[in-house]
Amino acid sequence: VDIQNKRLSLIGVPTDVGAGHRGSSMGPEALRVAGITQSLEKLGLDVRDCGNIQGPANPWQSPVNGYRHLEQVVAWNRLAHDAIYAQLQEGRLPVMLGGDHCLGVGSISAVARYCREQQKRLRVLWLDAHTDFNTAELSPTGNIHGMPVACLFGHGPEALVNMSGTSPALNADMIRQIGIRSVDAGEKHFIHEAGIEVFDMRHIDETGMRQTMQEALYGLDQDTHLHVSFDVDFLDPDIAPGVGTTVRGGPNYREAQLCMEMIADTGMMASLDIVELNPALDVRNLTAEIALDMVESLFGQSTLVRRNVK
Ligand code: Z70
Ligand code: MN
Ligand code: MN
Ligand code: MN
Repeated sequence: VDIQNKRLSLIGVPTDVGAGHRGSSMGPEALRVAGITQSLEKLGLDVRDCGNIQGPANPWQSPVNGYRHLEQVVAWNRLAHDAIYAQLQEGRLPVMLGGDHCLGVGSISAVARYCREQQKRLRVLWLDAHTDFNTAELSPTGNIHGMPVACLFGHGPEALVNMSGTSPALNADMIRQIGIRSVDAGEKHFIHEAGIEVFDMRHIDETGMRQTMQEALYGLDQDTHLHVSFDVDFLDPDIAPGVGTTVRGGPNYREAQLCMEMIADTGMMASLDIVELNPALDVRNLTAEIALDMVESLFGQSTLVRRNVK
């Protein structure tokens, strides 16, 4: 795949309705201020900034029946789904600028719908400190950003579970989770039951990022659509403090960069989410800048001098 010919569409989805902290709704603008358009253009990519989607305000209420802001989460995800699906249909590579990770439902539902129609295989790489596999019953918080993967697997409220047109949108063959280091007790049992392959921090520590990514990327072929869902809390908080839920012991700058470079080397990434960046908790937009460094690596920016090394 020739990255130079890739046409990107940035889609801002300014939400914090799924999160336990306010502020990730400022994520899209922080990425623009850090220079995401210019950085990607410098890599030779054609970039269209579609601007921000407009959706309901955050009413900042307590959970009802185990869900906080379910109505608003559904509304935002429908809008995100439609916007992302439209860009895919135009043959463009959607880059969703979140927003909290509840948006993974709308984004990946659109990608799953598109793959079904195009008869493409789907591989999702879920880069996150968290598995986001809670349900209303299991969740300790009711925050829906802790539930998108469960929804995509058919566990959750009807409106979220059916967003792709079929349920479940995903099965265990289609997803790999990387960087995991915070899983709630009930969630741990449930994710094991679902059979999802989780490359947690213990796995990365023991085998290294290179081996981990070789395993996570194993089995891709020319018919695979590769989707990356990048929760910025994947990164160690030493380098990325501007997220709602920091968890120590994440990938450092070099490990994360290698992860992104190995994804870029496949040449197969066809859609991307950048979520959970929270400028209200950041320091001088540092986390946006680090996240952008990672996105540059994802799109093939390389410092390689020894080009024969792979
Ligand atoms: C916890 C919950 C979560 C992101 C926090 C945390 C979930 N497991 N996800 N930050 N991105 O509330 O369900
Ligand atoms: Mn997440
Ligand atoms: Mn997370
Ligand atoms: Mn840079």
